[in-house]
Amino acid sequence: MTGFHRARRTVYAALTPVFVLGLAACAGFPDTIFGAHSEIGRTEDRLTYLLLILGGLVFVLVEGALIWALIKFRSKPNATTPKQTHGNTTLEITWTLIPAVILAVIAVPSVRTIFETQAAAAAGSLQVDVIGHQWWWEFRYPQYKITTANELYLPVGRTASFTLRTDDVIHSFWIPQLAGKRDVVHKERPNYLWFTPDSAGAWNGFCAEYCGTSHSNMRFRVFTVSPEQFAAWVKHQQTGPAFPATAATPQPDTSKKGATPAPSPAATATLASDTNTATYPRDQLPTWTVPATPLPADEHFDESTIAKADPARGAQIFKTAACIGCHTIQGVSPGIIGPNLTHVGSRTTIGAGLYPNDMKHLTMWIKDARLMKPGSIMPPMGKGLPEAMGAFDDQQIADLAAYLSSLK
Ligand code: HEC
Ligand SMILES: [Cu+2]
Repeated sequence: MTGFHRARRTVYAALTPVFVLGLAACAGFPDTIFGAHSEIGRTEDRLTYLLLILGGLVFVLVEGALIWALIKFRSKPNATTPKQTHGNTTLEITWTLIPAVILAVIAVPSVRTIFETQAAAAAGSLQVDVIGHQWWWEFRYPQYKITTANELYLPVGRTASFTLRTDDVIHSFWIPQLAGKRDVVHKERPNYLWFTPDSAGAWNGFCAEYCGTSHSNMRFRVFTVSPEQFAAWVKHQQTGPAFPATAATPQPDTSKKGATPAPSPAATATLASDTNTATYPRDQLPTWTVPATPLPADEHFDESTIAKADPARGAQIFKTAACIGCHTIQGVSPGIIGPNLTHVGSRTTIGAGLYPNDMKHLTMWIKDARLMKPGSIMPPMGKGLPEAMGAFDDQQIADLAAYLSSLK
């Protein structure tokens, strides 16, 4: 080994504990895995700490022995060739046995944790069906016949039991602050995950398995709320879209998806004003759950159209546009290729957690989703754009966005 290599090795050895300490210090950061807010998360944390400590111990002993040997047996002036040996049975048995014992010790808590996290969820759990799509998340609550996207509501203190399926390629469902990730591998071979959130808050979720161009843009939000808030959210989601003009339109047959009929305009009016109790209060969102994705430089939308935007006009445009083939709005359209938009106005983000859900971003999204999110399955809808599936001018797009925003 040359002097340079030796120096490099020492630097690496010195830096590793710094790195480990740095990881531990992350406990104060928003997307940390340390200090989880559920029983499963804490079980996993305990195993992580145990492995970290045991690994650290092995590291210190091995590196210590190495450094000791380096110093003690370094070449000295006038040194003669030391005694040469070949093979040492005792030593070889020892260094085979020690790792075997360490592995056996690690195996016990590891296997126990695997069994714990794989056990059936408690009776009375909240069932959530998760479907991964390139590059967004569909969430269904079969007990309540609710379908939504990219934002999960979970009541504190009740076990949430997830059935994870994918519509296309392999994804991985991960909410670092709540529990470890689990792969989402197949349509017919679901994976399962359960945990019981123990504190209220807003958390970031991610896809943790590379799944194509916009993998890093496949995020979601989780809101853990009180059982009362959850009940209010459920009640709100179970109603039809809040926009009154749609209540009178004929209903497509949505009985298979278990849709509830759209309520009367009077009912929706009350609901619209109730929205604040039914959704996570936007002014209380922790900063790290508010998207800060920079806009693409070549995005251009005439923002003066927003002031003149008319949701009623937007509702009419929506009904005759290609949107209906890909998006469900209960009582309006049956599409299932993209996220359910029945209550899209009540969500805090669009594009799977990529942008804040406001008129500025909504209009740009509808105009050119592929510019806003590379590879997006949603085609551009703006007039004259390459591969566009619509030919809407900026005013029509602003109308569409105003309509969607009204769907609280
Ligand atoms: C070919 C199918 C398709 C068509 C047509 C389409 N969309 Fe989409 N839309 C999608 C897909 C897929 C996504 C998810 C994209 C992503 O996040 O990667 C999406 C996402 C969205 C979102 C963001 C929703 C969220 O919660 O993140 C909005 C809003 C939206 N579409 C509105 C529209 C409107 C309005 C139209 C018609 C002018 C339309 N879409 C036409 C497929 C389509
Ligand atoms: Cu992914």
